[in-house]
Amino acid sequence: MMKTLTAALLASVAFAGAAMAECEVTFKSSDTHPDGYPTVEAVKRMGEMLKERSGGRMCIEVYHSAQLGQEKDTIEQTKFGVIDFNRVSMGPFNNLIEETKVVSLPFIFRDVAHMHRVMDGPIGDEILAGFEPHGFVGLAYYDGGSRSFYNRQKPITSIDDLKGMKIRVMQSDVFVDMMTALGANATPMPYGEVYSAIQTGVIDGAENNWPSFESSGHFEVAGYYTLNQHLIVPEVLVMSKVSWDKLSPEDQALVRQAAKDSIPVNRELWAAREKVSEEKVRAAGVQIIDQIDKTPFIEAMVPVYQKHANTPKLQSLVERIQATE
Ligand code: GTR
Repeated sequence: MMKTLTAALLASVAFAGAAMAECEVTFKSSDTHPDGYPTVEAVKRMGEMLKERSGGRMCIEVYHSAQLGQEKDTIEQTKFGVIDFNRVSMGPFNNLIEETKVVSLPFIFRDVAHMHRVMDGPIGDEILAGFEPHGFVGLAYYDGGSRSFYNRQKPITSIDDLKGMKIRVMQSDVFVDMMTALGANATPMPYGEVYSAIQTGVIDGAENNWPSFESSGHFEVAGYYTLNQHLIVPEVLVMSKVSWDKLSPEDQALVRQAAKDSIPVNRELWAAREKVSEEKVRAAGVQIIDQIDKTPFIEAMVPVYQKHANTPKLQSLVERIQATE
């Protein structure tokens, strides 16, 4: 009796083990950043939670380092279900999904804590829902800190210094107009091309947060970083609607919950990485310009708001974000 029980138990353990090892479905997830970056690690963690909670049925493989392509192209592929999950900036969604423009407006958030309060609440949910009619299911926001200008030529201490400079921006009309309003020449291009474009002098500089400035190696070719913090653009994790529709409602709920549960993982890793990246960049001898009056930058953005928050719906979003304590 005892023997058969043990054998049965052993068999069931072996069976569970096999089930855990076998993924019925392995979703492809894209990220432009290298392995170890806070967004990459958060999606990996989400995959572990999903696997565990689905009894080993659903797994996620994260293709980091832009293995599946540059963000704009991966967004296309996600729409068609070739890629299941995609972790991208809101920026490259701007020309496709109008709600994303609002949170990409320069100085829309007072600071990162304000961004968290807005995106964690009903406004964040409303913007996530805006993805659905376009073929994506919005799942979670991750941290992307604040973005500032860097360049290879000189310290930028005021708007005047930016005049005529060629600065790379993400492929979004909001950012092109932002640079025009600052008197610079905007050069929209994929992230993966920026390093050599700065190195060869095709552009003078770009703009990004500490971890991206560091992990991309841009700090090796752009020796001046001005902490003017013009953008706080949340990162977003989306799923292809094509892949989503293949799931049962129960599995959809598991995906949604695992994505939500990966947010604190991302935030913790982000806070740590920001410090490490800053230290690395400073140690490399990059000149940091941190005494900068933001007011003229903020004032110059009036035409950008007028042009892009141009419907009652978008204006209302802007007002509600600004009114959020
Ligand atoms: C990073 C962001 C990426 C990408 C990149 C860029 O901060 O995490 O998703 O958008 O900026 O500038 O293209």
